[in-house]
Amino acid sequence: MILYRTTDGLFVEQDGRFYRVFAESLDALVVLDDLQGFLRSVVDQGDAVPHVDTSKLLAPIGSQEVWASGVTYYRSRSARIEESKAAGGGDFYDRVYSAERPELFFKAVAHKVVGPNGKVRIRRDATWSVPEPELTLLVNPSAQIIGYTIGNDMSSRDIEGLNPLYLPQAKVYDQSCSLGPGILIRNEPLPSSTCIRLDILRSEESGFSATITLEELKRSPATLVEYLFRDQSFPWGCFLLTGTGIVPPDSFTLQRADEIRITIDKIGTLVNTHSNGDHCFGNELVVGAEIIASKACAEELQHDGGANRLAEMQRNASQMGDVGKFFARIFAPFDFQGINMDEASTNAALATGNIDAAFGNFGLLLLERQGLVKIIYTTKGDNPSFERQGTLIADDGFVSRNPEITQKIVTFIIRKTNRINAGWSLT
Ligand code: DO4
Ligand code: MG
Repeated sequence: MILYRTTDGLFVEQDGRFYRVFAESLDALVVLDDLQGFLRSVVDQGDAVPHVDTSKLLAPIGSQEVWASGVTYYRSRSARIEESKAAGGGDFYDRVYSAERPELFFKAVAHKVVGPNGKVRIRRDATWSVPEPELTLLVNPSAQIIGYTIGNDMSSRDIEGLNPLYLPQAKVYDQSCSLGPGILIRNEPLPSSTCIRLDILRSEESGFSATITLEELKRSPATLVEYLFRDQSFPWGCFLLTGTGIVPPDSFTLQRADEIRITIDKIGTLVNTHSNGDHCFGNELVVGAEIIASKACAEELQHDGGANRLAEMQRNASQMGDVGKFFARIFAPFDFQGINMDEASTNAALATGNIDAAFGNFGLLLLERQGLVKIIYTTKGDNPSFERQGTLIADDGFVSRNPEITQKIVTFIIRKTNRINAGWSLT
């Protein structure tokens, strides 16, 4: 049986049929002595409802705290040894993997958790981010495992890699966790053949995919729960993520518009996209705007029937031959990386009135002097980190004496530049 929380209330699904669960909240169910028995009686007595609107699914969480386990799979141990190498990580993660006591850390409360189809977040000060697909336990206040759901433990690898003591910042922030789509209610353990699958779709193609089974999980869920409940009570129960066995290669970082799909046998698939602190930053200047287009483009869209026409064309694209292919590509999820922000075109478009606003450089002062634009914000006198340009020069001697430092700086600048470019492009 799978329990779902929606904006229309709680529902339980059995064999493809849905039954309404009349309970005040998820909390009221989690504290029951026998939730599985209670839901079975709902299914046995109740009439199935004709339809549950899956677009109304919410994260299946109430007042529960969300905790997470670390380094419970060999892959997590190895990836973390690698990422913390430069910071002198040593055998730190190997010791966690081998020790009797598991690593358990606080992850989230409900307001930091997003549900199915929600947007998880990448920290704005992170440059290397990955999702962590994890089997997640629902545990009642008496420390019994009463259900299983899918969890995504979003992680900022660069921050954790700098120093393991930064773990709370790498792991805990708004929208850093997703849960769902529902909770498999079950008192028995899951079989070790249970498969966890991660697919990251980039521009609707596969960006990364991998699977792992629970056979590779080093510690039993019961042991993790036993440690978590030592000298600690959870009046509303809690969720416990059991750690990741899938870590993408080191060259991989999540990008704007990637879609994250996590599937676990018997539970379902949790789908999330993500929002990025940086690429949303600045949008507060255009409150209410969802899509930013040039005036001409917006007018044309209005004229042509606007959003409905766009939706219709998207539906029919597969039957529209080459035009349809082109259409599907240009209206696929946005990836702003690589947009040309060349200054001359920007200024020309501003001067001719083809665009209404832009970020720019001192060339804008000339346009202002000509009365063609109005500058509504300038970085002059502001925090220098807001400046658009900077130059770093090293002489040949320095570079050949310090190849490692040079490479580190260049890599850092490239990563930062990618983020900043995307930010400027959107805003
Ligand atoms: O040790 C840091 C966190 C590990 C973790 O989140 C995982 O292994 O899933
Ligand atoms: Mg994790």
